[in-house]
Amino acid sequence: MPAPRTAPRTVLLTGAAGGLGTLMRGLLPAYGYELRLLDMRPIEGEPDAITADLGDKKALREAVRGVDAVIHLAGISLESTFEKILKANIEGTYNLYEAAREEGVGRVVFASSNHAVGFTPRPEGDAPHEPGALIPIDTPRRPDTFYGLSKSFGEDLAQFYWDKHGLETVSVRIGSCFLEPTTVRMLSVWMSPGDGARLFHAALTAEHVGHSVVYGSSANTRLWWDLSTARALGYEPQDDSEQYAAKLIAEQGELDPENPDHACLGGAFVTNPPVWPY
Ligand code: NAI
Ligand code: 15L
Repeated sequence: MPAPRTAPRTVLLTGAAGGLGTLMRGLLPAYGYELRLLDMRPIEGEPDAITADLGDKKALREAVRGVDAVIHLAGISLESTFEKILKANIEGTYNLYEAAREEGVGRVVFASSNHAVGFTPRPEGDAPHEPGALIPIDTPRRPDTFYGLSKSFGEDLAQFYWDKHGLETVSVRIGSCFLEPTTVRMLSVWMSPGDGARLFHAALTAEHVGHSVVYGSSANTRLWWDLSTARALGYEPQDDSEQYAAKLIAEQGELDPENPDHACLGGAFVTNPPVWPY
């Protein structure tokens, strides 16, 4: 395991008004971080939060000035038109990296997604899967949506900024980070909020990450992918979705290998993705 790095103290959290941003605003201060918040939407009860769009390069440059690291969550988090994804997720993430480079920020934690590899068939057979059956982190990218394609771009952008400019990134291919799993698929890909904070903290503090790509989930009994690159950062997940399994399976049934919505890592994103409402 890498030696712990001095924890960055001031961290810019983009997408701070969103679901994951709200969870992390609650959890990360306990690790000693001072969070600077940014979102295009105002955040109730946070008068100091920066209200800015990822298209506003000047605002981004000011937002990253003086921070030790960035957790980049902002963007369209579901499927949308290519034009909207291009602006928010592709150009927006580029703008954020340029601002970070210009201001000398050393590290970004990038919220990638399982949908960058969403068309990958899930492991066959019954869980728990043998380690050799888990999807490795270097599985070829198979985006399931324009959204997943933008996350694939974000991972390449992160690699480029490391190779070209020495700006480090941990790209976290998050499964489903919500308070509880709500589908049978999520039993395999769920990341509890507590484990999310543990993983972000590991990504912020691990020594010499270069550009590391990791899956983001809890230590689920029904896990589909290999957490070893996340563990190599010092991440030790504490939670397992199994406590929710009996109830969810009673309500929804087991996953059906003949159902295309159940066949791939990306679940229903491969057939009928949920659409960003704005
Ligand atoms: P969310 O949709 O609740 O939050 C995204 C936030 O980004 C929103 O508050 C929105 O106002 C902000 N935003 C969108 N476009 C913006 C722009 N152009 N400029 C500034 N702010 C903008 O999504 P959630 O669930 O909180 O996800 C956060 C990040 O993590 C997203 O990048 C998402 O793709 C990624 N992710 C989340 C997963 C999850 O399970 N929650 C799973 C995989 C990835
Ligand atoms: C994602 O990438 C989405 O942002 C999130 O809302 C969930 O749908 C998650 O993936 C998932 O795969 O469950």
